Amino acid sequence: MSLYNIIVIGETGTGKSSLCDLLAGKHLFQVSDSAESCTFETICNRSEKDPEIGIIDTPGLQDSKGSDKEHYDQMVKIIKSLKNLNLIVVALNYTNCRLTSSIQYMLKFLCMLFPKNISDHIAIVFTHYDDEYERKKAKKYKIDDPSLEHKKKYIPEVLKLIHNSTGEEVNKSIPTFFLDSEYICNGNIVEKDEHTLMEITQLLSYAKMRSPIPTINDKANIKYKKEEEEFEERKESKEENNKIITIITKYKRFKYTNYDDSITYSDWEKTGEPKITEKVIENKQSDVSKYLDLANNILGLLNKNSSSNENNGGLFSSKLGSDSQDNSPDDNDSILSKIADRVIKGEFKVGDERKRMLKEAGYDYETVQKIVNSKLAANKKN
Ligand SMILES: Nc1nc2c(ncn2[C@@H]2O[C@H](COP(=O)(O)OP(=O)(O)OP(=O)(O)O)[C@@H](O)[C@H]2O)c(=O)[nH]1
Ligand SMILES: [Mg+2]
Repeated sequence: MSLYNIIVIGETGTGKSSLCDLLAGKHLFQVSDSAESCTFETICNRSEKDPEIGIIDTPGLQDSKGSDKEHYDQMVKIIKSLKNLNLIVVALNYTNCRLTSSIQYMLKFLCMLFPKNISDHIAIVFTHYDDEYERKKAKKYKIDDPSLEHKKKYIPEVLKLIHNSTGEEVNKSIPTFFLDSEYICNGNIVEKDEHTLMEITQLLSYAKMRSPIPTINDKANIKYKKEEEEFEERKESKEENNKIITIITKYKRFKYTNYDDSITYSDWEKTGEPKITEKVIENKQSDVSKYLDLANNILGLLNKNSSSNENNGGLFSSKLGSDSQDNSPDDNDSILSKIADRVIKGEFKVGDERKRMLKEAGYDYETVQKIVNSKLAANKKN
C-alpha cells in the first residue's frame, strides 16, 4: 500500500492512462491507440519516479446513468480499500474541454464518498496542451497567460459542483496543470517537453503535500445519489379472553434518490421483534367473576358482623334492598345499619364513587344512603 495515492478520473479518451504513465515515470497503464475506450477497470500502480506514490487509473466514463455499473463498483471497492487517498485528478482535454455529465456524475459520487473538504484534494489537469504552440499564440495576440480562460471557466464550475453536492464553501481555488500527456506514440515512449515534466513534478509534490482525504462515507452508493432509511409502526389490536391484545410491528424501507432526482422506494420489510401489550377489559368482567366478587363481599361482611351470624343465604337479596322470604327484616336492617355506619366512617368514599362501591358490594345505594342520612340527622339532634 502506497503512502500517497492519486486517482485520475475523466471522460474516455482524455488521456487518463497516458497521464498515469507520466506520473509513474514508466509505461505501466494501458493506453488506447484509437478513439475506442481502452481502460475497463481501475488499476493501481506504484510510481517509478516516486515509490511512495500510488497512481490509480480509472475506466473512461461514458454516461451519467451509470450503465457500466460493474466498473464503478470495482472502482469504489478499490477506493474504499485505500488507506490514503490524497488527490483526485480531474483530467480534461484542453482542446475539447467540457465538464460532461459523466464527469459531473463521477465528481458527485466522490463527493458522497468523501463529504468533508474534498475541494482541498482536487486538481484539474488539462491534457493535450501544447505549450510551445500556446505560447506562440499568446505572444501573437498579446495574451499574458494562455491558460487563463480555462482556469476562469472550469475552476468555478468544479467548485460549484462540489458545493451543490456537499454544501462546502466555494470561495477557494483549485490548482490546475497544463500538459501534453501523450507518453506512448506508435509504440515508442515520447520524449516529453520541459513544461510537461515540470507540471508533472509539481503535481506529484502537490499530492504529497495533501493529507489523506478524511471521512469515507461507507454508505455512499454508486447506484443512487442518496439512500435513506424510513421507519413505520403498524398497530394491530384484537380482543381475546377478556383482554385487548395490541401488537406493534416496526417496518423499514429504503428511499432512493436517483441521479436524476427521481425517488424510488424499496418494499416495506419487518424489522425487529414485534411489541405485544395486553390490557384487561375492566367493565366487561365476566358474569361468573362478577357474582363471585359479590358473594365474597357478602361473606366478608358476615364475618365482620358478629351480632348477626345466622343465615347467609338470604343476604344477596336483602342487601339489594328487595324483599326476601328467607331473610327476616331485622337481619336486613341490622346489616344495612352497619353498612351505613361504615359509609359514615368514609369507607365507601363519596358521590359516584360511593354509588359504585356500594353497588359492587351488593347494596342498594338509595336504601343505604337513606339510613346514612337519618343517622346523621339523629347525630345532629343529639
Ligand atoms: N497529443 C496528445 N495525445 C494524447 C494526450 N493524452 C493522450 N493522448 C492520446 O490519446 C489516446 C487515448 O489516450 P489514453 O491515455 O488511452 O486515454 P484514456 O483517457 O485513458 O482512455 P480510456 O481509458 O479509454 O478512457 C492515445 O492515443 C494517447 O496517445 C495528450 O495530452 N496529447
Ligand atoms: Mg485509459
